Amino acid sequence: MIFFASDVHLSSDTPAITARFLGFLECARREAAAVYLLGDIFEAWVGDEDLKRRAYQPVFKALRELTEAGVAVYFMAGNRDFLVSDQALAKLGVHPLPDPYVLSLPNWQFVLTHGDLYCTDDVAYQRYRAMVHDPKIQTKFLNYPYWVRRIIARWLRWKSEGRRYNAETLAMTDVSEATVEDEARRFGYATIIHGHTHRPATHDLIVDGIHVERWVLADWSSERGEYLAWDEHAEAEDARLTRHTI
Ligand SMILES: [Mn+2]
Repeated sequence: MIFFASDVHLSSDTPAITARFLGFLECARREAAAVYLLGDIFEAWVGDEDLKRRAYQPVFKALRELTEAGVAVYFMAGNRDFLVSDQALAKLGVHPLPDPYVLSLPNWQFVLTHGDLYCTDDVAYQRYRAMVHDPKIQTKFLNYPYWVRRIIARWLRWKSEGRRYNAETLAMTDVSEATVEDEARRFGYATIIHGHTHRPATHDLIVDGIHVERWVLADWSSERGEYLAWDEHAEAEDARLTRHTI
């Protein structure tokens, strides 16, 4: 089995989500050969000093144990945790993934993406995204003291939450259908899996007369976590990819 999850938003404020995520990793250890973490696993990451945060230690330990047990774990950055470095991931035995990433399996093809790249109607966000992914700006940010970075990150989160739930920006912060169609074409009509929008659903699109699936992962809460599981041995083709709660 292959597991996919995103938008866990681990933070020291939500121990119940951490416990749920540890349960997910335990389940992965029993059932999965690979786990794809598709962004915003951490609510914030302001530099690799966050590797020392006490609230995250059980998660790091569980990830290390999982990878040592032979389960391949892949990490794609989201818009909250894009500063997790490859060195930090290496310490956990986790492999970094580019966004988007094409996952080619013997009998199926996926495009994995966090999802924010598809929100092209939100021009202000895309401008912000390009800025914070600029290596020069990242270096400048990482040169600030850790506590200053924490405050800046908190301010940015507060600003983005305000936008997400504002009625005017609600439609704009979803993916652009035109962009999704372009991406479906670019990647040979593969099945798209992404998170980010916190609007879980399975969309069936017809692009150029071809059926394309777009699976949107849910964000996690204290009451509910979600992941997708790919079972290549499932008999029926439409039973191979399934949605699970934990
Ligand atoms: Mn996101």
